[in-house]
Amino acid sequence: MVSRRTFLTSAGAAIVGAGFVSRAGAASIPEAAVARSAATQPPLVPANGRPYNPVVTLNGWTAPWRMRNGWKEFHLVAEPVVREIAPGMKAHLWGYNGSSPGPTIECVEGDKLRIFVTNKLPEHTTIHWHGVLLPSGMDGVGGLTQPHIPAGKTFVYEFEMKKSGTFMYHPHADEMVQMAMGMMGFIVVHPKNPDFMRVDRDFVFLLNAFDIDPGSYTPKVSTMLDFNLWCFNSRVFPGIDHLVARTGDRVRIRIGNLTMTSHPIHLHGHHFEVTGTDGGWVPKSARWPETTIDVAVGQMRCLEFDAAAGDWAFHCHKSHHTMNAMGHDVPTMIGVDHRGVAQKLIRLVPDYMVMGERGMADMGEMEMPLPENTLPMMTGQGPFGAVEMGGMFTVVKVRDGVKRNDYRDPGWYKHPTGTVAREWQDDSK
Ligand SMILES: [Cu+2]
Repeated sequence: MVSRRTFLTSAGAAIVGAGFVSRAGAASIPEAAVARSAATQPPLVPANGRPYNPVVTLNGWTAPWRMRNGWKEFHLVAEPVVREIAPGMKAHLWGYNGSSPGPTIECVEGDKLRIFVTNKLPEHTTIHWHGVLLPSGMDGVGGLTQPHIPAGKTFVYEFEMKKSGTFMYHPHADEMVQMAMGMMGFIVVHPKNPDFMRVDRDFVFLLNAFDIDPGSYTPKVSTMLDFNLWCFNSRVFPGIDHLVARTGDRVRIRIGNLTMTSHPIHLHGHHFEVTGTDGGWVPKSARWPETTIDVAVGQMRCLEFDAAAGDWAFHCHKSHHTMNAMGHDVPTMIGVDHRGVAQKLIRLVPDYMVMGERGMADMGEMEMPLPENTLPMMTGQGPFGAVEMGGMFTVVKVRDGVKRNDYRDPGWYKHPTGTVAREWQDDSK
């Protein structure tokens, strides 16, 4: 039964909403959508403007827009956000519209973009549109091409997207701090002809990194290289979603690097081609087959492959980038003889545990008590046991019969009989 009280409440809520929209309309600024979940959102099918095949932002989302007199209008709000890095750990970051990274901006070659940027940070900022060809005064370099956007103010950027391709956005103001805090996002400009370079699945994510001490929430902003959380879109394994595809799908993955070091990104089970950089599409005659592509600082690399059935590891090949915060600064104990030492130490440190003298695999298997708000160095369970990974690691899951536009986790791969490595049984004895 709808009581008078609930009726009034819901009617009141509707009026508040309408009031907000008309106030925003009067100010000519579109409402800023906000996302607080770190789950991968389904592709945003364009409701207006030119048609295109939308991308899927891994553990992210695409910003909605409005069309107004031939302009595609977006509204980004630079603000403090809370981001779950993986279940068990949250970080206090800066981002856009409730998330770090900010939402992906998707548009089409030839679109005229008007992007409102509201600054809700405690200091000034700007946005640089990394790789986009635009008038110099729209390039977003604070002090050089524009005044900084003061705290509390809104600026507007206007430019036409002349080329299709994959670009990034990030501040060019107090850059070390603002990028160390997580301010960045992706820009995908789709080709005017939706059949040009068409693929079945198109994933995007950024490589980013944070230095957050166990037990704390805010990144250390003056860290230059020694970060302890190596992320795909501000997530670490096992918090990174899987990339799901159907057997035989043409899959594209666009990877941008806004960390302070390079990442050799490796895909198991496939030979891929690099089909795009920040500078545009790579012509067919210039592509070469690869299994690992080094994505240098400030670069975007776009790779494509025909998906083969299985569960395929997909990760950075620097091994300290596939471990989490607790794994850094661990002493080497391999070959150290602990006999006699442990008993003496236990008298001083009752919780002391001998570990590492036969390698560190034990640490992936036992889930030890951790300090508050951090993640184990090596973790994650697969169908055969501990995966012993962290950081920049996830799984490309390819299955027969996955429906178009279905990105749900299909579970672990069911290997055909006789195709799994097994213990050798010597039948000749
Ligand atoms: Cu790496």
